[in-house]
Formats: sequence, C-alpha cells, structure tokens
Amino acid sequence: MSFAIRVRGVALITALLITALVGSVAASLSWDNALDVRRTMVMLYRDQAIQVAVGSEGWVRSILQDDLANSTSDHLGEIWATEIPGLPIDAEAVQGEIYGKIEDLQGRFNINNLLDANGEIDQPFFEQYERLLEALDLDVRLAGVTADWLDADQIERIPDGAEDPLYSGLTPAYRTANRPIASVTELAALDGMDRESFAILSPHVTALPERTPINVNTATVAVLQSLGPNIRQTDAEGLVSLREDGGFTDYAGVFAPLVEPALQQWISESTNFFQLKAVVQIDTVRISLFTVLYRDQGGSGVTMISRSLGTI
Ligand SMILES: [Ca+2]
Ligand SMILES: [Ca+2]
Repeated sequence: MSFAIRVRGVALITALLITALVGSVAASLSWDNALDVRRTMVMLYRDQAIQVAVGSEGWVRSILQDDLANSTSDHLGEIWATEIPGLPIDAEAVQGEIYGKIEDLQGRFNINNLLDANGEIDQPFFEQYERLLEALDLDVRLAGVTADWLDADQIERIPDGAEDPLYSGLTPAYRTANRPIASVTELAALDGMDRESFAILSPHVTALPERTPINVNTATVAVLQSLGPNIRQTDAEGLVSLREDGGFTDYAGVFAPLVEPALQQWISESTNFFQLKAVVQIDTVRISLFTVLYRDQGGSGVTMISRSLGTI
C-alpha cells in the first residue's frame, strides 16, 4: 500500500469519527433540551394546579356562607357535604380536572381539647380520648403518651407516659411539643404510634386552634361512642341511622342520657371548622390541597386557618 492511499484512509476514518461524534453530541443536546422543556412544563402545570386549588377556596367559602344564612344546624344532607365530582378546567391556557370535598372537622375528636385553659390535661376529655381509642381497637396507652406530648411539664405519666428522655434517646432524636398541636400528623411521632394505628386513628381526630364541641350530626361512629362510657357500637350505629334524614331534630334530648355529664356542654349540632380537600389534575400533574376554614357563626365570614399541600 502506498503512503498516499494510507493517508487518505486515515482521513476517511477521522471524518467518519467526527461525524459520529457530532451526531451523538447533537442527540444528547436534543435529549437534554426535551427534558428541560418537560421539566419546565411540569413546574408550570404544578403552579397552575395550585392556583386553581387555592381559587376553589373562594367557591367553598361562599357555599359555607350560604349554608349559614339558610340553616342553623349542620348535617351530612346539606350542600357543603356533597362530594364534588370531577369538574373540567377548561381555560385557554389550562385544561384539566378538579374534584374535592368539604369535611366537618367537628365531627372528629379535637386533640387540643385535652388541654384546659391552664395547659393541663382535662380529665373528662382524657377519658373521652381513651374511649375513642378503645372503640377503634387501638392501644389505650396512646392516650397517656398523647397527654405527655401536649402537657407543659416533663413529668411522665404513670404508667403510660413518654417525655423528652424517651424521644431524645431515639435516632433521630426529637422532643415533645409540650403545647397544643398544629396538625394531627404530629401524632405519628408518638411513642407506640405505628403506621397502622395512625391510619386507623387519623380520620377520627383533628387539631384545631381552640377547644371545640363535637357536632353529633356529623360525628363518626367511634366518636359518638367516645361521648359516654355506656354507648356501645350498636347504639352509635343506631344514632347514625336516626340522624340520616337531615340530622337530629332534638339532639340535646337524644344525647342527654347518653353523654358523660362533664361533656354535655361539648356537643353541638353546628360547626365552625371545616376542611376542604381539593384535588387538581393538569396533564400528568396532580396536586392535593388541604385547607382548614373557620366559619364565624356571627356572620363575619369564612377565614382560612391553614393550608397544606399533599398531606393533611
Ligand atoms: Ca348548615
Ligand atoms: Ca409534656
């Protein structure tokens, strides 16, 4: 082979190599570009979905306001309690779907009721909480552990307490709140609260910024049972069927013989605290917004108390 032919051969291979290299760089650039575009779109859709979900709060506020104007009690037959089926979002820039529901948070046991005005554990509510745990087949020891989490002191309740010495020995270490809780998700940090127990308990409890009565028109079976030591599950189920047609006509009369005397003033047929759960789907992006709303019975409107994205 002559020198000239060998040189031409090398030049050809070099040219082929360069073409292949440029090709692979171009492919990688266009792949990165496609990913960037997709990432930006997802961020944009997420922002839009959050805006739509927050916007739905205004709609819910007017539903709750209208309800207050038209009724003195709150029950599960009312408009606010109807689950909203998927509604299309059909604007020029956004297309998707929103669905949601409003829940009465006073149909649940308010964990912060455990603390009295002095920040100490209030025995009638503590016993009510124990009855709730019992009705749900959960470990009653959790009542003492929750009480220690909330009360201001560092003295472990006997036999069921847990204060900082226990939690600070865990990995990772943490400390008790020693104050009212802001979210029921705090309960997941309690000693002895496993995932299953939390899943069973969480639909029946709430954490509100003030002490609240139970709305017997919306309370769950287990929460109704917690109101007195002699309310069996079948009794509570009977009460639920009694209220089916627009709530109790005389709730005070029905519950007077059933409810623990100290809790008599802590039952009601109306509600101030509601929770909106809005789920918005745009393209492949789906977000859930949980908003706690306070409706003033005096008619001064509905205010947003807290918002949480993705979790209660
Ligand atoms: Ca009402
Ligand atoms: Ca404590």
